[in-house]
Amino acid sequence: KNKGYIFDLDGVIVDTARFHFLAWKRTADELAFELTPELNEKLKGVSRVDSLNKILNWAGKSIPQDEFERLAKEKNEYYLSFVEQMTSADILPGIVEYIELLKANDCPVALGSASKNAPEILKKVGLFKEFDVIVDGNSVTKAKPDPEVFLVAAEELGVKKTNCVVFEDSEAGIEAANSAGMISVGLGDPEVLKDAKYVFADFTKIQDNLF
Ligand code: B16
Ligand code: MG
Repeated sequence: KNKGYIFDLDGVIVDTARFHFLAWKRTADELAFELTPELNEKLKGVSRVDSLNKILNWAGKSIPQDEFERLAKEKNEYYLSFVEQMTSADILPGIVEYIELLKANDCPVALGSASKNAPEILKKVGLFKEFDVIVDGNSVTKAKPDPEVFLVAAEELGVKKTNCVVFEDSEAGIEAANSAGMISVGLGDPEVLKDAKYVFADFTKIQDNLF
């Protein structure tokens, strides 16, 4: 029986990770805190609320609930101003070809993202219809590194969790895939993604590997 393939969105299918970084950096500036690229790695794959909590923690600040909500809303609006301009040209290299390979082999394909903006982004870049299953920040309660998002995706795909391959760009996401007992494939820097079973620079390097 075929394996199931679960894709993270931000940083795997599209390069929205840099938009999240720009937006969080602006929020951090407002809190008089400098968000470095190193610290930003810890925000990848982490939900919006958890990300803001981490930044406040690093900045040593605590703020009232209404201010928290204002900052989270403002961050998302700034982020969406980048997303609005996205087209299929923003799909990362090798993704379209790899999804074609999966379809040609009758392999089921799922999205497993922390983002509440996932459906909108997939529609923007024209990939929405390619996914048999979409599990995102609107449908799960426990954020990565909790494995919930991938476990729900496996269940909806009808594939045993040990037969699922997860593509991730984040430390939190690799941890989630590993604790779900899935085959973790990191996309990015092998030093950052050292816990992944396999690491590739991008999808063009994966070629016809079905894992
Ligand atoms: P939103 P992924 C994650 O998406 C991002 O990596 C992370 O930076 C972001 O905070 C999170 O989605 C929530 O996104 O604010 O759009 O709901 O990598 O799991 O696809
Ligand atoms: Mg990601």
